[in-house]
Amino acid sequence: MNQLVGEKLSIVTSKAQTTRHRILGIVNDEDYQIVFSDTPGVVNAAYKLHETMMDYVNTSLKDADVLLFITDLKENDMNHKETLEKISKMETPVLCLINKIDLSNQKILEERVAYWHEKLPKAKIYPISALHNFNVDQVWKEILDLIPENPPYYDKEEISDRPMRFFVSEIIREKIFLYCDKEVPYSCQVEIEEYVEEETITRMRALIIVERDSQKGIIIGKGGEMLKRIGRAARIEIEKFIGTKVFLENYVKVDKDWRSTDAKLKKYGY
Ligand SMILES: Nc1nc2c(ncn2[C@@H]2O[C@H](COP(=O)(O)OP(=O)(O)OP(=O)(O)O)[C@@H](O)[C@H]2O)c(=O)[nH]1
Ligand SMILES: [Mg+2]
Repeated sequence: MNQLVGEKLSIVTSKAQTTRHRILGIVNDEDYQIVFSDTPGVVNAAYKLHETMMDYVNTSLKDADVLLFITDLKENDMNHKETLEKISKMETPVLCLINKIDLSNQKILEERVAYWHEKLPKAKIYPISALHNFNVDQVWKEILDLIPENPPYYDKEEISDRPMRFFVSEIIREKIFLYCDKEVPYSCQVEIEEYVEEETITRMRALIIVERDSQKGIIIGKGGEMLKRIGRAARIEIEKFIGTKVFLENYVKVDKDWRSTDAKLKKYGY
């Protein structure tokens, strides 16, 4: 979606389940408005947060005028047979994008195309590289051909439906995903408690929520080193994103088992 929209709206890391929300990316042109909707990947629910993530996937399946099913060279249908079956039966046009072909060769790619052709017979298949923007323009053309005519849903100036605070919290979460391992990034939630725009600087205070004391220790790190590292990297990227100097303060708090508690998930916007 970032490549299609031309803005980094969704955070990107090498770890699975980075995206937890449904994030809109809006592209405005003289003649059209396209609303992209990035979703979490398909997961087998192991805790309540996963169930909400799958709700976002299922809502998007219902809403979409065109579905972009994004896979890569290694993925197969093992973990999401049910969803695939649903997709293969949908009336909505499906484009199957085989991503990361910069890591492939002709033989592997042909084998993948045949595989997905069998799984999603009605879908048009596009090998792409999001990283190198390869073949994305072809997908773009296809989308323009397929989408129905409608009045614009959003204001022409908008690029997403989320406030700045959301993107700030996501950037911090991305740095946690990049620097912390195992269960820690999955146990983190980031809330922006204060966001004040002054003349030359934007001041913000972020609260990083974890599920257990041991995770709090890891996020803070020896002598506070880890938290500083996360904060520094996040601040640099936030400054680029919002275009002002940023002062970012970070705190860590434990909220026991927040990922498995309905009321807590609701409180955090899931
Ligand atoms: N080589 C290569 N890597 C890519 C390409 N596109 C994405 N990646 C990498 O693939 C990894 C996963 O990217 P994400 O954007 O987080 O993938 P996602 O499908 O949204 O994953 P979740 O949000 O975790 O469900 C990151 O390390 C990206 O840098 C590509 O075209 N080529
Ligand atoms: Mg993602």
